[in-house]
Amino acid sequence: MKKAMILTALIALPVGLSGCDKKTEAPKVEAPKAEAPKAEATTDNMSGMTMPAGSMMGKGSGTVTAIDAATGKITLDHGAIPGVGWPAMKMGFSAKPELLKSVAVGEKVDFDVTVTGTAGEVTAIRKQ
Ligand SMILES: [Cu+2]
Repeated sequence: MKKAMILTALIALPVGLSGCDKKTEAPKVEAPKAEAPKAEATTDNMSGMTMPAGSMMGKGSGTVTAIDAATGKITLDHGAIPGVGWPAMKMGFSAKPELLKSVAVGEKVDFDVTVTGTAGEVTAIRKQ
């Protein structure tokens, strides 16, 4: 009886732990790195990309209409971005501080954007 119970506990424990690990780690800790291999293995059309499933990359151009260093936002009045299926619009993007410093309001720019859901992050930007 005792042996059987210990065996059951030993078998059940690792399974329970691995289930917890996936739930707690995947969304928070290094999600892009952790999910990249899965995306490569299961999809053909995104095999060259190293980002979480659901993200898209595109290139756009437009005019800087606002920069908010405090919140890490840049507002761009941009043309259509076919890479992510967006029409022309004026909208805010998140961007790293060094990117926000590299351009000024009123400048025409070309930029790279990564879109996850409806949120966009400018990952590169340069004056035209
Ligand atoms: Cu937009």
